[in-house]
Amino acid sequence: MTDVTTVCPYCGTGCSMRLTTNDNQIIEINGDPAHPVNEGDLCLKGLYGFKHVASPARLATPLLKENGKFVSVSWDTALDAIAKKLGAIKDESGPDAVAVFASARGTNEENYVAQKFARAVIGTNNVDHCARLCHAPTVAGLTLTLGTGAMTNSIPELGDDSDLIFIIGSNTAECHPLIAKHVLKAKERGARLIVADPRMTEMANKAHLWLRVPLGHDIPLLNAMMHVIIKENLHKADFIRDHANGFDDLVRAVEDYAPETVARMTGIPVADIVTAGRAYATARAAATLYAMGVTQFSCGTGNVASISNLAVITAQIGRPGAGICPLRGQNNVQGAGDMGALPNVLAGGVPVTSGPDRARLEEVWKVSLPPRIGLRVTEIPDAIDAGKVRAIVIDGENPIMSDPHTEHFAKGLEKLDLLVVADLFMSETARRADIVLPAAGWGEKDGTFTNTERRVQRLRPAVTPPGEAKPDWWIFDALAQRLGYSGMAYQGPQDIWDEVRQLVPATFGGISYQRLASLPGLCWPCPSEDHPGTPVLHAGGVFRTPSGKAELKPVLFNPVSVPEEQRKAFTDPIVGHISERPDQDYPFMLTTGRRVYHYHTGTMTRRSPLLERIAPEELIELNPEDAKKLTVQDGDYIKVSTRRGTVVAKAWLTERVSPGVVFSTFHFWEASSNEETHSEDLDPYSGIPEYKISAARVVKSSVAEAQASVMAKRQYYREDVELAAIVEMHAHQGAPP
Ligand SMILES: Nc1nc2c(c(=O)[nH]1)N[C@H]1C(S)=C(S)[C@@H](COP(=O)(O)OP(=O)(O)OC[C@H]3O[C@@H](n4cnc5c(=O)[nH]c(N)nc54)[C@H](O)[C@@H]3O)O[C@H]1N2
Ligand SMILES: Nc1nc2c(c(=O)[nH]1)N[C@H]1C(S)=C(S)[C@@H](COP(=O)(O)OP(=O)(O)OC[C@H]3O[C@@H](n4cnc5c(=O)[nH]c(N)nc54)[C@H](O)[C@@H]3O)O[C@H]1N2
Ligand code: SF4
Ligand SMILES: [Mo]
Repeated sequence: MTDVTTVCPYCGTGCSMRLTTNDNQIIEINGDPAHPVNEGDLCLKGLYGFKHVASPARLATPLLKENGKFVSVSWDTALDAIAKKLGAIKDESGPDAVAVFASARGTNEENYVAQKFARAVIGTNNVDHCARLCHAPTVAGLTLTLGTGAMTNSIPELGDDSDLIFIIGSNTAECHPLIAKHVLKAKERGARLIVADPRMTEMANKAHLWLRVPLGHDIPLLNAMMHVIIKENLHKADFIRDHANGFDDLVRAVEDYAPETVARMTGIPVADIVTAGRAYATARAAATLYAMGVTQFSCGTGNVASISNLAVITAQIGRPGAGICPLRGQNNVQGAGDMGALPNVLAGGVPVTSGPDRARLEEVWKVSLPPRIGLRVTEIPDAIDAGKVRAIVIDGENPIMSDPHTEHFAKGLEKLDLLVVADLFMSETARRADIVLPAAGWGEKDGTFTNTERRVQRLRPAVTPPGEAKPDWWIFDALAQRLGYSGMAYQGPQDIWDEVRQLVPATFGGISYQRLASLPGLCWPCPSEDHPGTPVLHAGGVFRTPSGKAELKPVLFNPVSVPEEQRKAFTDPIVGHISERPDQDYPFMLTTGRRVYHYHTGTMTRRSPLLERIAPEELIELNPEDAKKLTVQDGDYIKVSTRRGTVVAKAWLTERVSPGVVFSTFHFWEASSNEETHSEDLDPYSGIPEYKISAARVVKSSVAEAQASVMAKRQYYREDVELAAIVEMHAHQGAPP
């Protein structure tokens, strides 16, 4: 038996773990006690979510679709076919007819190579990844206000240094369990915990103060807290004078959001708003933690800017335990963005449009780079429809289940001339591809991941990949060579990483594989080999904006629309509203998110028997008051419909949701909430969809209807034997499939 130390493949907490292997199989996982973030612990997914690695359903050879059926082919055949088709499409329609979806599940090295492939080999900036659906408003918002779109502090500081933690729109206990542990450590130490969430999450339950903000109403809440702080003179005037621009406009903007006004709008008691504002401003070190309950709105960037405003006017930034902590979602979503897997920036945040850093990259890559900003993931379906995009290479994403409004996305894919998907499994998206490539995954490959606190850590192989599966970087390399580009013949991940270090020395220069061999990672920026890394950003009130100061932005909100006179009172305000409000036909609000047991579209966690046994099916949260009116009992089937689609699943009667709200996940293909979400009215700054609110209708359903729904979805999503087996298993457990 051998032990290998590596990083968890799931959330952005980046826990370090030891894999015990025997006979080329992972047999057990334990937390790494020497790691400052998880200190030996792991959550359920980290401990038990590894069985997918050895699943018999793993893709083991390239597959080519012929007459609607996949046939197994050699790598040469598959790669030649892809290169030929991509080359032809590029010649006929130009490089922007091709798009690449990179992967926050992949390593830094793979993301760097993916975006280099799009830019240097194809010649397009059409490269993006799931950050678009996740923290794109953080990147847009914090870059605008602070100059750096990343978490400002490290995770251990929460437990050690913060004396107030404000969680807004993050289900920390279920989605970042080992960060929640640091929050609870702080609470035991005497720190105050304030939670703003429409749902009664575990952290809301444990908080000193829970603000039950109605869906989408964070801007008025934050503005009201600032209103109190300014009226009571609790803001830090010296800090603002020396380190911020735009205070006068901000004062005028929050003037209209008196606690009494906002209490009427939101139902949050005046006293609670006042208490929250005072406590935050007067804390010695306050940290704000936020996630998708803030970002996944048509005003996601406005929400983020409000959080930044609050931290800056109270000088709760740039010190240990004081700062803004966007909890990044995927294991390597921070890294994918850092590597330039985005349509507007190159590695290190260099704009694609111009500048000396871009010129340097052209020199190293020996190409002239496209200067046009590329398409975002959420713009792709319409671009396909308009005939602008003809081919997509998807590397480690499952957009059929994760992008909004499934039917709209699926219709787009049908029109493509070429869809290539590299994955571990025959995912719902892979099924629709022309060519599927078997990827080597976590546990099988080498490289680095960057967690939410900017900690770059080494990932290590423990077992060999199945059959002919290859790491993603190898796939892009092999394609580049076939397309006649010689600047990508890498020896391996270290070779790629050294190129990144050379190109972005101020951020990554000091992070070598050698150092990472013995350290629990290094937080960027880390410019030289003797630099210890940077856990706290903006120390001393230094910001990376063009002015060197933090930019305060007026952020206005009205659920319907902010009136023109109000907007006109400010130069360049950010305005927010709710895209789809309940009405007579669709009187409920459906909101979507996650549960602790499963991860996203379930390709990995649903193949780990323990997790699948604990959480085998979707449970839609429904308030008991609503249930009574609908004559629904706990465990009865309900049908939730929106203007786009319908899901039938069991109801979980719980006060976690308010009356009028239902909550469901996107973990289960049998009941995938993205059939119901909408892809319109994207946040103008970041392009994120409003996953968190759709107007919905809820009615009582039946076992027969649930069965019919699953059978219909089986046709729609998956038809293979393996999934038939899951359906059987459910039937066996007494539940309809
Ligand atoms: N178990 C598990 N963990 C995961 C993942 C997973 O799939 N499963 N995915 C990872 C990824 S990629 C991400 S991005 C993160 C996401 O982590 P989270 O953002 O914590 O996860 P969500 O379930 O989307 O929940 C967001 C929270 O926001 C609340 N919320 C909804 N609307 C509003 C609102 O209007 N205002 C406020 N203040 N709150 C609101 C919800 O009630 C919920 O508690 O999780 C990561 N970790
Ligand atoms: N309704 C609703 N929808 C949402 C959200 C929500 O809150 N509500 N949240 C959004 C958010 S925050 C996110 S981050 C997205 C996530 O959306 P996705 O990234 O599309 O979801 P995953 O299920 O993580 O898909 C990753 C795919 O990569 C494969 N994979 C894993 N490792 C590797 C590898 O090493 N190589 C390759 N080639 N493939 C690999 C997996 O098998 C899986 O098919 O979903 C978004 N969708
Ligand atoms: S908290 Fe996140 S990184 Fe840590 S074990 Fe759980 S899923 Fe993995
Ligand atoms: Mo995410």
